[in-house]
Amino acid sequence: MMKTFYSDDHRLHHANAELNDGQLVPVFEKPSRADMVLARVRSVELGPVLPPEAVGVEPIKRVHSADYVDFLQGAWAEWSALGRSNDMLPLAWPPRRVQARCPKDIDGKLGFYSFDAGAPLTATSWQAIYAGSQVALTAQRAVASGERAAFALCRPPGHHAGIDYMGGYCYLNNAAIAAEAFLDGGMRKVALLDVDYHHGNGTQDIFYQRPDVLFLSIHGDPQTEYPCYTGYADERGEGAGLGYNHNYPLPVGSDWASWSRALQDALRVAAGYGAEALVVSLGVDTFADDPISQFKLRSDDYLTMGEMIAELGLPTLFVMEGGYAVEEIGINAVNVLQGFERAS
Ligand code: SP5
Ligand code: ZN
Repeated sequence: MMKTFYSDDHRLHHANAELNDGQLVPVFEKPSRADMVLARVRSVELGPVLPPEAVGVEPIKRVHSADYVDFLQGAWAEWSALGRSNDMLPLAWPPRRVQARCPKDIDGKLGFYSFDAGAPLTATSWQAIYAGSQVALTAQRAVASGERAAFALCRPPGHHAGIDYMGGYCYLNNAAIAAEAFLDGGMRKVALLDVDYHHGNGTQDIFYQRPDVLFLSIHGDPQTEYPCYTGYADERGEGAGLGYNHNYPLPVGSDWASWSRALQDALRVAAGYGAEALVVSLGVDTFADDPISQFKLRSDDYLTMGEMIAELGLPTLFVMEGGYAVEEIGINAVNVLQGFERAS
């Protein structure tokens, strides 16, 4: 039995549109994603579904800057005070060679605290974003208290959110917040494995200079895939963090044979690290039929993925990230958890 942590408040984040191929289209990151995963958790009887505890904002500020968290919380009030009612989207970003200062105006702030236009904010988004962080932190507590594993069914996702910026559907980095909470609870080392199709640039940003969180990410090659500018294999960490960041960029079209070789290597590195817990950024946009991604994993592959992860033998926290083939997202995500359980 694996506990799932979940809040209905995720529904409070439902933006209208995003840019895709030069067009504004309905968002891919929508409430039905979490609904489908929850329905699958229930139909296979994975285990109990539990609400988040009120853990609070302090653990969020251990990885995100206070000014960024305040911005997220207050952004809609500033926007609506100007008489605007559409979703908030950034308009301009500081270019290279500019020492960026955060302006007073909300349009300037939006660009200052984002790296793309892929993270719209609505009137009620903050409530959903905050609830997602509490889901992750409550699941983290369950694992810290002795559960072999737990599932944080977070929405919106988090792995593109950096120390002080949003982007790519992500606002608060739930997996990073949870990893930090393990350390603050007394662990010395945590491994964070990111299996989402897209590079976990935000997680990399947060831990890049630190040796106490080993970051491993398997993703589409940034030469052709979003987020476009990070995820290269030679990004290995900096200063005290050098050697604790491992990227596995794979070409478009990669299938389970090549993807699982990367996982095998990542697990080997994780096993040699001496972590006391594992956090998995669980995106299933590696699926062959994902509408915005280009790997070729099949539903059964996710069972094997879970089995392989279980073989590490670490207390494991799964945190939901991407996956946009809504019909199959539940099967694929829960297959990882069932594969894990089967091998545990
Ligand atoms: C959490 C997560 O999975 N975020 C993904 C954000 C992706 N945003 C950009 C999507 C662009 C899709 N365009 C597809 C063209 C492929 N070259
Ligand atoms: Zn993704």
